[in-house]
Amino acid sequence: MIPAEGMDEKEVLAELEERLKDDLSFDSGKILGSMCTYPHPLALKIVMRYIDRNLGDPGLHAGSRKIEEEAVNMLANLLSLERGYGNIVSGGTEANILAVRAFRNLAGVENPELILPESAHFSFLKASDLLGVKLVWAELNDDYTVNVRDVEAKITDNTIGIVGIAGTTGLGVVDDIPALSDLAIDYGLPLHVDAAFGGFVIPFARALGYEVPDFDFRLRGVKSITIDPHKMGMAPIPAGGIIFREKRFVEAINVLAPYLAGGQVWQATITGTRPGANALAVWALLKHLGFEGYKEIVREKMELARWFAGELKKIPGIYLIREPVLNIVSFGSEKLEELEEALKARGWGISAHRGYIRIVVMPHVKREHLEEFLRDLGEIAKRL
Ligand code: 0PR
Repeated sequence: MIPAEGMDEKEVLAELEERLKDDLSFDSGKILGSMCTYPHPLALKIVMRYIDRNLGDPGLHAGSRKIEEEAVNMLANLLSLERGYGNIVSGGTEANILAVRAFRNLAGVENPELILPESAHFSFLKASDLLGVKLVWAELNDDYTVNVRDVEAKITDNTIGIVGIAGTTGLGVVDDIPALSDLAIDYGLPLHVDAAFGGFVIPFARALGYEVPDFDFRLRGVKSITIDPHKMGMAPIPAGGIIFREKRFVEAINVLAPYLAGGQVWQATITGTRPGANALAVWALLKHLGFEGYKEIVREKMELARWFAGELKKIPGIYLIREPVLNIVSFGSEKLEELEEALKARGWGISAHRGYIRIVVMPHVKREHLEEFLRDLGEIAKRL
């Protein structure tokens, strides 16, 4: 209930502090299953300073709009495209919805269908429901990448596009995007790559010598990519990214807002009023960290993930689902439910809803946290 008389600011803050005691914090090192992290300190400064900027009315904040455009283009460059089109959006969900929406609008078929891997994120279920696009699921191979032959077998006259994943939600697996791209070209279909997680990992991992297949605009069949700065990009929530190869995809989803300060303004996002500060933070982090800065973060987390996978294998009763591709390590056990409960009881922020426990080695996850986790896991596994 809203109090009739306002409370003192100190009292409100104290109450919040008390009420939020149940939240886990990233710096506690207990959050091991999240794709988010504590934002970079520079991002905090930017959010404090420019919290009022609204990209929904770019006529008022013309400078912010230009910076968003530059941020989009820097992301496009990171994904091997000289000039890209798109927006900094609210996250991977909105980015995926926008890609499906563009594909659907351009295809113009009566009963649109989208072919996607069984490993795809649940955001596509929302896209399907909102857009009236039927999802056609393609099987996975033994290594959890999508079966490209099954994708091909499922193409029909109603297919509006294909989805490949570069860094799956559960296992961090990268699909055979080159093969999907060839397929897309052969059938004249657009390919969307969901690199919500992998977009800020794979370019750097490849530069470090890790063998990860091509996944970006270098491949001609790839028409759009989701890449989320609020995951491994260390930007504050919300900051997702949708990048299109060509302007026509944006034009296919543009809506006219005729009365705003900028005159006739086109909006291709789902949200109207939207945070400029987050887009500015994306721009600033790309400038400040640069390719080398992100590469160092990825180097550390890729190495830590491999060390962690090796240690997990030493624990009796625990098995890896597969060798890590990126900085995600997932493991199983015969007694998964009991294991999950016992780990949660010790304060670990993990979940086992997919039939395994997923550890995401994010920037806030340090070796000492994983050592403590392994000690707990070893003790619990022994008793089960
Ligand atoms: N695509 C992929 C491949 C994803 O993994 C995710 C989110 C999305 C799209 C959707 O992104 P948004 O959540 O930004 O809309 N993957 C994480 C997951 O489902 C999201 C997440 C993040 C979950 C932090 C928990 C958490 O603590 O695991």
